[in-house]
Amino acid sequence: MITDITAAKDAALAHIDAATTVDEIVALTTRYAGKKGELAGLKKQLGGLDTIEEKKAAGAAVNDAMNAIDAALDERRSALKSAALVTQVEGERLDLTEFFAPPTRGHAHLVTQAWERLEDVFVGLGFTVAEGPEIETDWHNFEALNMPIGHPARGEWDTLFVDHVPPGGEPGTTVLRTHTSPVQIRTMLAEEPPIYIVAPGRVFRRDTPDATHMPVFHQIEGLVIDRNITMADLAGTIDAFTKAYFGPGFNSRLRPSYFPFTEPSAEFDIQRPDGSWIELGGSGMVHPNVLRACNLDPDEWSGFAFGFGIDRMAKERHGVGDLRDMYADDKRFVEQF
Ligand code: FA5
Repeated sequence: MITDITAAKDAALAHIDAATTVDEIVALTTRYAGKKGELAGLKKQLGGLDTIEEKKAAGAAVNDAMNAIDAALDERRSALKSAALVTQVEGERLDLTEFFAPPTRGHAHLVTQAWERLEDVFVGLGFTVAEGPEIETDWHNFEALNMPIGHPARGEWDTLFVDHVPPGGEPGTTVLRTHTSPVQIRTMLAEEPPIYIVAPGRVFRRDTPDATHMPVFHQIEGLVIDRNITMADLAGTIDAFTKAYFGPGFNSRLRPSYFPFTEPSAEFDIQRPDGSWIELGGSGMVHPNVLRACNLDPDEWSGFAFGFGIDRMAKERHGVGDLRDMYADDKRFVEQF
């Protein structure tokens, strides 16, 4: 009898140990610990034993076995329950880390970065920032800049006209400004000299897009009007700007050129540390006719002006091969900067 009890206990403990789910434990509980279970069956047989001693010993063995089985069932049940809980929690877990990851931050467009830096450099050199409208009159964009109607130089600015006739004006005299130079005119008409301004802004030309041309691009204009201003002041300012913006290893030079609104006129180039030159823009001494158009006496006031392309400066600064890439909105391009 004792042997049967021990065998039943060992079998029960082995099964309990091997159980992998709580459901199995429920089934094993019925099989071994229930009223109709195997141990209960053995207990019923105790009455058939011959001696009191045998009954006592077998009774004690059955009780021990039942206690051991109950304890093993409890232990295994709670172990499996906590394992099931862990699995459930894992399965239902939400990955909240994505909410804590820093958001991907964009950045200003390359032209905006260049624009802001140019303003900073010129403000550092003592200039203030001026603005003018993108839709301009023919008078501000051309005529006051010493390009009367029919002037051949007008053809160099492939002009976009706006279908708008101002009160008292003529059809075909409203344009999208082709350069930032009309801000010179607006500033001289609005302010008394001395004038030291820069005017960054968007300009428009009927240019076909290519690696160095866009129909919509950006310029920064500079204008200084004071007494006894000479070409040396222009050259010195451009050089100070070149070194402040590009770095001390860069030089600048002026090359004779022609613009109707400056006399003499010069293109200005900068030299990279490797010795190569790049053209940045136009400049010159403000033409007396321009001063007169703005009611300034050329015998009393003189000045210089310059204007260069911001897009091309950004292109140079970042080694971009093609201006069109800066406007294509391709994230793979944008994310490089
Ligand atoms: C002018 O527009 C003159 N107003 C500059 C000036 C101002 C001269 C004051 C004298 C005194 P120009 O057309 O060369 O000049 O244009 C100046 C610069 O704008 C060029 O050197 C170039 O850097 C840039 N640029 C011209 N056309 C385009 C274009 N289609 N796309 C991008 N950049 C351009």
